[in-house]
Amino acid sequence: GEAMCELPKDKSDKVDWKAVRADICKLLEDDKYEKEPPGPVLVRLAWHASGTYDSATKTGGSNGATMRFTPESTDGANAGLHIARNMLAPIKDKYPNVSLADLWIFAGVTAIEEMGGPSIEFRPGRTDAPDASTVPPNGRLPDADKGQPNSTCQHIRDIFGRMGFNDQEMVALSGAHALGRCHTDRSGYWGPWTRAPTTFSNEYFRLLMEEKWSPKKTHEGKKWTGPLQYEDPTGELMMLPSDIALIQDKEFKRWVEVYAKDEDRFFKDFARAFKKLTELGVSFPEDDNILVKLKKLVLG
Ligand code: CCH
Repeated sequence: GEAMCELPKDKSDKVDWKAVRADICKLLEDDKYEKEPPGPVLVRLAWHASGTYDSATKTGGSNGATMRFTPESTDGANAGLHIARNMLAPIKDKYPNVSLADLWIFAGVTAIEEMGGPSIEFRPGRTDAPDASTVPPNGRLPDADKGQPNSTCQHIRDIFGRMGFNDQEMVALSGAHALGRCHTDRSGYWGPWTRAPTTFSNEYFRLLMEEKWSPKKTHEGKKWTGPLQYEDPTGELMMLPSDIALIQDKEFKRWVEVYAKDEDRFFKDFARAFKKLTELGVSFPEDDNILVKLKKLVLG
């Protein structure tokens, strides 16, 4: 008979992805969001949907779109991401055959490309979990500060290592902080990393290497009472303790230097790492194809 807990069917082959993309592009350019364009928060949604993956137990990850459910929706790390999820809801309604799990990733990929980033191969096939039974526990996403530099570096390696990433991939992925900003009402931190927060570039790495970063003391003429963060001499740009950790650790810093000098290299490595991130825990039918397996084995 039928399995009791049969997974929802993947209907992504019935989707006009070009049309979906056009609607995401419309959202990215919507005047309604003139003050703060949606691109960066959509990238953060794709990352947080994926970054819960645990390679040891093969749980978490973007499959399932479990951030709709508690406790994941209430994880402090996900504060503000309901904004991104709500922006995409009308597109989900318009394309019922698109799973939310695919849409969240496709929106992030499209946003990166539209903001001038590398093209990233997108494969559909994620399905939406019908209930909260596969929701990962909270606390799997990185904290921006674990105290002294060594603890923060170790934390970054623990979290991204759990997903299966090496030092180089960790640094490449962090380059997404060229985009967007921190919001005091979401994370407690304030400000953008770069002066062009809707342009995907290697600017984050260049600024890490070239600016003088010191602990933020004041904000708009008053004492800064938020958590420890760093500012450039103008006070307009910021870095989190976890960003500064990348230049406090020799191995991490090596890659910061490479990407600060070589944007093409950064784009290439980022595109590969972001695809890997957003496919963690997802099984695609073509992965079971013997020829694909063989090609991977030979070409790596
Ligand atoms: Fe991040 N990120 N991130 N981040 N992030 C924040 C915002 C963005 C950490 C902490 C924060 C990645 C890695 C890390 C984006 C993409 C990526 C914020 C501010 C914090 C805090 C949230 C707010 O207040 O709105 C930490 C810690 C790590 C790793 O150790 C990775 C990896 C990616 C993507 C590949 C993007 C984009 C934003 C901007 C969001 C916005 O709304 O502008």
